[in-house]
Amino acid sequence: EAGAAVPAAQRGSWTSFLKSIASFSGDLSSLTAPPFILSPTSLTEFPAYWCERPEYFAAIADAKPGQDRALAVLRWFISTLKDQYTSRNETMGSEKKPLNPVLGEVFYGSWPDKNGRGLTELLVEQVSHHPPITAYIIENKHKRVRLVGHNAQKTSFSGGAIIVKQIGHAVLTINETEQYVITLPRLRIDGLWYGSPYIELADTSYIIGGGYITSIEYKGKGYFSGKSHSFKSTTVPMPGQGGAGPKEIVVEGTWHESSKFTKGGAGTFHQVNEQREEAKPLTWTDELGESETRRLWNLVAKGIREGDFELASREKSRIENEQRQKRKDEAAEGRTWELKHFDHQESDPIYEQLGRLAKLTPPTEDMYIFKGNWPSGFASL
Ligand code: HCR
Repeated sequence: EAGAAVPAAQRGSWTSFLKSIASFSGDLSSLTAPPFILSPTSLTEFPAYWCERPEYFAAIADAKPGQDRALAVLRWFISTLKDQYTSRNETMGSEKKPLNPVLGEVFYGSWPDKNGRGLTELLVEQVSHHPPITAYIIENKHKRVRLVGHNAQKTSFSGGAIIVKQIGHAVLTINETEQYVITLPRLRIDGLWYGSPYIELADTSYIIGGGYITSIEYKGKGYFSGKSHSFKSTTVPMPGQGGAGPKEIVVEGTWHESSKFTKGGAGTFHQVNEQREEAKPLTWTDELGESETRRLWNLVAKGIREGDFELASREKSRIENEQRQKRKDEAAEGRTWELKHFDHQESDPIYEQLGRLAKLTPPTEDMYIFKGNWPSGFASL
């Protein structure tokens, strides 16, 4: 039955929401959805998914450069996928529609030093509103590992599902010298008809760097192993590199559970445990500003959590009106919005150089360069 998971009173608005996505392509974030499907969390918090298992991030630095390091990068990447793509189903029952960040919205967080893994810091800024683009940096200074990236999405509707093409990439830097380009998988959001959306990953994403190229193929039920959330990764040395090591390392399994080597190695490759650690938001001070995500959306999130949708929609309209006013004021005064933490560049030389080896398309992408201005609150962590 249509809308089995939709509260009876919202079935009509769910059906109209589905109709509007079916006839719409572009920026889904601007469509109004019924209350039951709203998440109280803004997209600016999502980059934290890259590091909810901080020991895997730190382990990259501890691995020997070469094949061990390339596999440590892959292990960390695969271990983030469960948090990135299934955690809302676990905490909220299904995938939900995140809050659409405002321009200049920020999120700052950290994961503490434990067992010598070092402190990991996170800084996120919404660098575009329409289309939504989120830039972030995650850094473990003790281990000298840094991830800088940005995310945007192009959505379309096909066969009853939302297809999300991810735009943007991340660059992982180790010891200031070794760099990896990381591209992002395509998403298919199914279960819409029933009102319980969930994500399956599709197509191929890449990790290129440290002398190796890894391609990761994603498949759902009925392919490879017949299981949901399946993947198969293939790691090969870059031309002229790799020494005496295996010419090809293949890993197969499910990204939300476990995987094993099927070529060029033996045994378990990764095993996701329950030790997901959410980022601890930096204590709010004036320096973080009124656009700090939890402060900005506080009442909207409260309304969504407590079922007070009148409060949620009143506060959401207030925030959106303020934004419209800000843009009008800027236009009237001939100013443009200035990013707080990043400088925007229309091409990325590292993406171009490494991406060529895997024939990435597009051949170049935008880049957001971190200005280095961590808020002072990080210094006391
Ligand atoms: C597609 C999505 C917004 C983007 C979210 C991204 C791709 C953001 C970057 C993160 O690293 C990973 C990530 C995970 C989310 O699954 C994905 C969101 C899922 C839904 C949301 C749509 C804009 C909302 C669709 C509305 C439906 C669920 C009713």
